[in-house]
Amino acid sequence: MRKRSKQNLSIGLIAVALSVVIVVAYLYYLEFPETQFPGAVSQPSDQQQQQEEQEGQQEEPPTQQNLTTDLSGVGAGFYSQPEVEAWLESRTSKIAMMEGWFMFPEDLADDVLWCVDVEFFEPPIGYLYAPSSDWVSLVYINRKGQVIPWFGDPHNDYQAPASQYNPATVEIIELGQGLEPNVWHRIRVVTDLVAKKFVSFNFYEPSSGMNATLDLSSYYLWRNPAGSMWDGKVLGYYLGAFKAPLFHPGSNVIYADDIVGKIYYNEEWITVLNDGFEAQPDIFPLKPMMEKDWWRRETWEEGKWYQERLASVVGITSTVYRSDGHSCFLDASPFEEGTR
Ligand SMILES: [Ca+2]
Repeated sequence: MRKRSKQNLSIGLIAVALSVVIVVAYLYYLEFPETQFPGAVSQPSDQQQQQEEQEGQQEEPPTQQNLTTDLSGVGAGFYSQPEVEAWLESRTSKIAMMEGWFMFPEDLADDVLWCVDVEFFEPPIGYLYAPSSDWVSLVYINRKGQVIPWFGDPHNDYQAPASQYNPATVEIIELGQGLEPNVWHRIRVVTDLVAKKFVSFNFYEPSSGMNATLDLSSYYLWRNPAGSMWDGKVLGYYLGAFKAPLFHPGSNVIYADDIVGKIYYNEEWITVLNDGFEAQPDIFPLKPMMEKDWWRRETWEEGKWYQERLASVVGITSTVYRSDGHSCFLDASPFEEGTR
C-alpha cells in the first residue's frame, strides 16, 4: 500500500510518468531480446538447493528480481514571462527547443538512457487542446549512439479517457557511431506544439566532430495519460536518466550541465532557460501532493529545478562540471522495489 501511495504522488506530477518509463523499458527490452537479463544470478540447482537447505542456508541470494529501475529526472516550469505567456496562449506559434550538455564515465552501462524533454501543460479550464493535458516532446539517447524518440498516435481522440489512448511508441534511430566517454556532448530537441509533432533532434560532440541532425517531423507528440495537475498553462523543461531493466553491468550515473530552453515567438528565438546549475544550492525535492495548493503554479518556484518524481536520485555536484563549478548528476541505478 505504501508503494502505491508513493506512486500516486509522483504520477500526479509533471513530465514523463511512470507508465512512460514502464512502456519504454518494455519496448527497449523487446528491441534487445538477446540481452535478456544478462548476468542474472542464476537460480541454484536442485542439488545446490538441497545442499544449502541441509546447511541451513535458507535465505535466497539477492537477485535482480528484487530490483527495479525508474527515471531520475529534474524539471523546471515557466509561465509568467510576457513572451512565455503569449507563447502559451498562442494557437499559431508554439515551437520550442531544449538543449543540454551531458557526460558519462568510461564504465557507464550501455542500457542507461538520458533525455531532454519539452512539455506543454494545459489546465482543466481554459485549455487550448484538451483539458488537463500534458504534451510531451521526449527523446532519449544512449552511449551506443541510438536516438530514441518517444512518440504518440495521431489517431488518438484526446477528449477520450486516457485509458482509451493507444500507448506511446519508440523507435531506435542509429547515429552510426558510439558516443565518447568523459567528454561533453550536446543533445537538442525542437518541437512544434501546434502541429503536435517533433521538428528535429541534434547531437553534437565536439571531441569527435560528430554533428548529426535528425528530421523527426513525421513523429507525433505523445500526450501523457497522467495529465497535468497545474491550474494554468506551463512550459516545462526536463532532463533525466533511466536504466532499462536489462541490468547491464557498469555504472549508472550521468552528468548534465548548461541547459538552454527557448521558444520561437514573433519570428525570433527567445531564451527562457539558461542554467548551469549554479543558481540554486541543490535540486529541490518534489513537493508532497498533500501540500496546500499543490496544484497551483505559484506553489512551485518558477524556473527552479525540482526532482521529477520521488524515485529520482538527482542533485547538484561539483565533482564534474562543464561550466562554473557545478553540474547536475542523474543516478539511474537500480533499486529494491518499494524502497523509494
Ligand atoms: Ca555548470
